[in-house]
Amino acid sequence: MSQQPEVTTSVGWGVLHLFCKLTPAADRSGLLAAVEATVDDDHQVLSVAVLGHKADVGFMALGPDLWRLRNLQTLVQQAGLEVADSYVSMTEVSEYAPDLPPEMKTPRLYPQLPPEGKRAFCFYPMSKRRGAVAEGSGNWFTLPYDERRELMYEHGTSGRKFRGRILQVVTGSTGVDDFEWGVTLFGEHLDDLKDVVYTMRFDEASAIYGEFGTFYTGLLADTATVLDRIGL
Ligand code: 76R
Repeated sequence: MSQQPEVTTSVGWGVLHLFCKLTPAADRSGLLAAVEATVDDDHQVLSVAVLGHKADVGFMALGPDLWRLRNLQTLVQQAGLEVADSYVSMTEVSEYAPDLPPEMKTPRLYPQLPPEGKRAFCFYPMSKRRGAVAEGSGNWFTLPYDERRELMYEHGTSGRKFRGRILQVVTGSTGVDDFEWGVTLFGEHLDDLKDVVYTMRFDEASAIYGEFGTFYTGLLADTATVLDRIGL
């Protein structure tokens, strides 16, 4: 295989979520090797046993080298899994939190995952509404910056009530996937995920402007355990 020049983001890391289905060709040792070949000091791969019919196993891979993330996809496919859904995004610091101190910025740009003890996982993509202004439906992008910042402040305030219970990893995807962000949540209990999302439904930023894609829910474990549990 020819060596490709590295393609990176200028700040932060690339993030690839793969949601895969078992096929008769699925090969356990190939999958273990795929994850092992991707992980190094800079690149992480999380494995999730997905609950429900949408997928069997999920991988969340993140790190600087986008070819390395693509290579994971190739190896997973070669190991006989069908990629049923996916999401491409990158870590970022929100434009409404530019002044975060470095000790808060660094974990946003370079999260070290998974968080200790938080094995309940969900992922969904979301956007902010861009309804027709003439029809009076919400359009986030026509609001002045100060108003958006106020709404995000309200969001952050309700989010902070879940500090310690939930880790949110919000990764930007405008222009690179179908929604504007990927939202990955980690909690100790499944209802921690439900409670935070339900609570935020009442914040204006979500109630009026939030639009959501498909939700994936699963259980985080080391790759070997995930493969055991999905019957591979
Ligand atoms: O980074 C920070 O902690 C600063 C405050 C903050 C920002 C800027 C914050 C805090 N979030 C921010 C940005 Mn969030 N978040 C979501 C969802 O389901 C829904 O309704 C929304 C999905 C959840 C559950 C959640 C949780 N957040 C964002 C953005 C980017 C907006 C932009 O840049 O325009 C999105 C899309 C988004 C979505 N958020 C928090 C949480 C929680 C739990 C917190 C508190 C974190 C903590 O202080 O520990």
